[in-house]
Amino acid sequence: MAKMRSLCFLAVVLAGSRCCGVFDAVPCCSDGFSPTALGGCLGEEQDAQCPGNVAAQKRIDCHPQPGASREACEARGCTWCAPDVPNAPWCFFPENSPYGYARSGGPEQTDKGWRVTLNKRQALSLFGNDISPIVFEVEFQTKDRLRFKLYDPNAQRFEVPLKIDGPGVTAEEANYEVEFSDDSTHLKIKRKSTGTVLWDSPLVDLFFSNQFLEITTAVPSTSVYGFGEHEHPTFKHNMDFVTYGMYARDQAPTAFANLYGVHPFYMCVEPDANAHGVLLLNSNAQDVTLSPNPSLTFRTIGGILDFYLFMGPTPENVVQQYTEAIGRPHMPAYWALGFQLSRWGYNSLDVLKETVDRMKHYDIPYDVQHYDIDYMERRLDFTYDKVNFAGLPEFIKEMKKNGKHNILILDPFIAKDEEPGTYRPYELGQEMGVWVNNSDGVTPAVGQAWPPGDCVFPDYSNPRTVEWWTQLCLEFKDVLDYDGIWIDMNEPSNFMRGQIPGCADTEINNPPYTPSISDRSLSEKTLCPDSKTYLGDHYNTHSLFGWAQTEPTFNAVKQATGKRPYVLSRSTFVGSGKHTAHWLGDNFSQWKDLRRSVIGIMEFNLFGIPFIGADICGFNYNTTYELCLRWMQLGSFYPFSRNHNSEGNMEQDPAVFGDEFAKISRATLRIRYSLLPYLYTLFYESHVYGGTVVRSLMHEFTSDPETHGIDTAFLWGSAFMIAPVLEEGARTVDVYFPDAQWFDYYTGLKVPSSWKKSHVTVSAPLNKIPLYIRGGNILPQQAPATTTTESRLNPFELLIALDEQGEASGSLFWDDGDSIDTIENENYFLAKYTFSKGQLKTEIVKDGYRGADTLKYNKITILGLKLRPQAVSLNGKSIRGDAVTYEMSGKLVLRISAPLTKELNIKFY
Ligand code: MIG
Repeated sequence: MAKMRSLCFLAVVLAGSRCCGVFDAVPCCSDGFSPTALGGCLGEEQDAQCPGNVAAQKRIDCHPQPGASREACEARGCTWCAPDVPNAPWCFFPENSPYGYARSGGPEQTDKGWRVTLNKRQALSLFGNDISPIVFEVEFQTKDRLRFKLYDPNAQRFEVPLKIDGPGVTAEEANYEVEFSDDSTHLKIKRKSTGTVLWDSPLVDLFFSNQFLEITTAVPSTSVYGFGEHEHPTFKHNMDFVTYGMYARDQAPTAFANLYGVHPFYMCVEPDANAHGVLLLNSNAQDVTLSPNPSLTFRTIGGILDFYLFMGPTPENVVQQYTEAIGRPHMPAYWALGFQLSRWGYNSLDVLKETVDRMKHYDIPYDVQHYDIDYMERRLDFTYDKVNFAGLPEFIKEMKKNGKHNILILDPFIAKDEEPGTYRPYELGQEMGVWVNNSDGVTPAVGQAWPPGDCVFPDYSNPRTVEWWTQLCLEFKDVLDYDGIWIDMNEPSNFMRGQIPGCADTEINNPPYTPSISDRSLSEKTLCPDSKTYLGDHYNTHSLFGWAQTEPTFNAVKQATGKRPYVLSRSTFVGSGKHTAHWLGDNFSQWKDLRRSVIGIMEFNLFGIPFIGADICGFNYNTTYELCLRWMQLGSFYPFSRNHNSEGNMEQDPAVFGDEFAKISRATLRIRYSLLPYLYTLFYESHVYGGTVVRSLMHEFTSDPETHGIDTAFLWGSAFMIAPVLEEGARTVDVYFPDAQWFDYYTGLKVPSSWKKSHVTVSAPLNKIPLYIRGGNILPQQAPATTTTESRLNPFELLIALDEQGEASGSLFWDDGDSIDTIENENYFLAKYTFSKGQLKTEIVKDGYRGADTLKYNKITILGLKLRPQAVSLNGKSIRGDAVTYEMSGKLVLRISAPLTKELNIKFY
């Protein structure tokens, strides 16, 4: 077996892949596990001598770092025993574990709750430097939000500078109940209304040392979602001892790898379909193991254990409560919801112009053009290539005249070796002292990245850096008239292991436990943990780098453009949605990546970053005609819809594959554009009430367990289902229709009632992505155009899809699309629509945007009418017969001309 383990170790070293869960290419072989010839992960025969054995599915790994052996395991007082369950640890805490804490004394009242002191039980230590006593404290922040934290009462440890507070409620008012078990050995949190135990932590499994904090909790079901950023193989997690590391990293999506951002947040659906969410507000390198018990084990190597529980009870409530705490998603500009085109490696303005021309030739809807690092002179921030991109300033102005918007990339590394007097960004920053420093706190950390020579890293957590960055962004606006900024590489990425000359071998750089992250290294592809930032050691703040850069960039863009800011950030953390959009990073032009992007966009909606998408057609590798076509179809329904490509790959814009491809892409994007008023309204609701834009079927049909594992289809809001083709060669899709009245988007036909609550194979020829509308909804639409600048002037339509009771409702949010704070300033229009008893009514909730006065409705479509109406009237006047078309399917189309800002009252007799 030792040999097998070292094989696994070799695979790690050679392929850089990790040895773990069942989805890896390399056979899994988590500690103590051996890969079999069949590629499986079975253990050896049960060891008869298993003193203190614990049922395999309940085991908690006592040797989470690599290199477990019977000797090492027993030396730490744990049990070594082959498991009979896949992936279970061989080394685990025995029933009578010598670790953990015990409660000492009764609770002490505090402002918003109470606290108790916990003492370490025995002298044994897993990783040294244990802290005792520690305090367990609860804060009843709101009736649906509980904060519970474990901290050192005698020393201030690092805490994420995101203040989450609440007015405080009494224990009686709260929807949760916190208590210790009768014997004081477990900490439990219950949902009062049902008694369901949401959290159950044995104190004996609690660790709180300087560089190793661990807590385990049982969860009430295996319907667990979230944790990021990763490429998860499924939306609903596999809980067979799967471990996910979290530590921001420049890492192309690979299953189980820690990617660009950190989101220690999960949602769990309880057996009776209530949902709750939990955030661990901690920015240190960490991992979480999902075990079949079912339970979760959190391990982090710094800070404190700072948890927030959100009571739901619906999944949408959970996300609303989560963003109430961490910050609501920002309101994107209307144009930002248009189609976006990008690539790394146009390499010249001529090639870019050819691309733009062919997009125009096929009249493919397209609002936004991105400029990747090849627009820069030698990849230097705040410059542009005056040879290959000569005329770029004029080109951008021209694009703007054509109603398009322009996004520039900026990297967070600044070249330090340019000729003195030639590169102001460095010289000004140097003068102002804005860089991340070495461990001495004085000399700047020097690494290597895209610019020539060596570079330094702005410390965005420092107010001086914010000043410097803002000034440069403002000045650059006069050079290139951008509409938004794309901030890349902000994990931060560095093309070395630590800065020059490498990281000292200290406990902070090489902690006793390194979480389950790629390379098991905190400094690989980034800076040394002992680097100094304004907020503290890079060890604590690493995963906050992109987060810290985002708000200042948002404010700089706002100031520079005087418009609603657009920021696209690669690295994100808890609360980033307040200021940025996100894309899923450097995916591959592979079918697997197409498929998994659906999971990614649903997850980021749970994380409060609804403005999310993946690189359409794939970033790395050459795409293929069919993959790219299917991706254009799916990507037309990403909230953030951008086709982006890596350097050196074949071109993959939707106009490059010829007539048929262009025609299909155009048609699909025109569906997106016609539904943008609905999408924009969803973003408005997300911004104001904090919920999601894209939802899983589970999110809307939580009480139907069949939906819990579905991650091949998704919804826009509650009303619109997208069921993309995700497999090569497929001309059908298996669609699950939850219990509702569904309509085929293309025909307006009712989905047969026999399809309800079943999986149905629907046809999806190459030119079609299956789309369905859920009865009960009214969707505002607008005739599409090549850009939103034009489509925003077109007439509106209402698409009314009736439910079984013949009712429907919906709303429309409208404003000028790009001014700052239109909601706060009440410069918007908001209408609510209801259809009931054969009558459509509009209620104008807000009429604060005069630009809406010239807009009109010209079409009302109703789906699901049971009888043909004899007559129709609009605001009391009967409508001429030739303006009404009725189809046998129960679809009725009404041609009208009515002002948007006047109430509509349409009656069907
Ligand atoms: O090292 O700017 O994820 O979208 O095209 C690669 C070049 C740097 C990574 C981004 C990708 C972008 C690329 N960047």
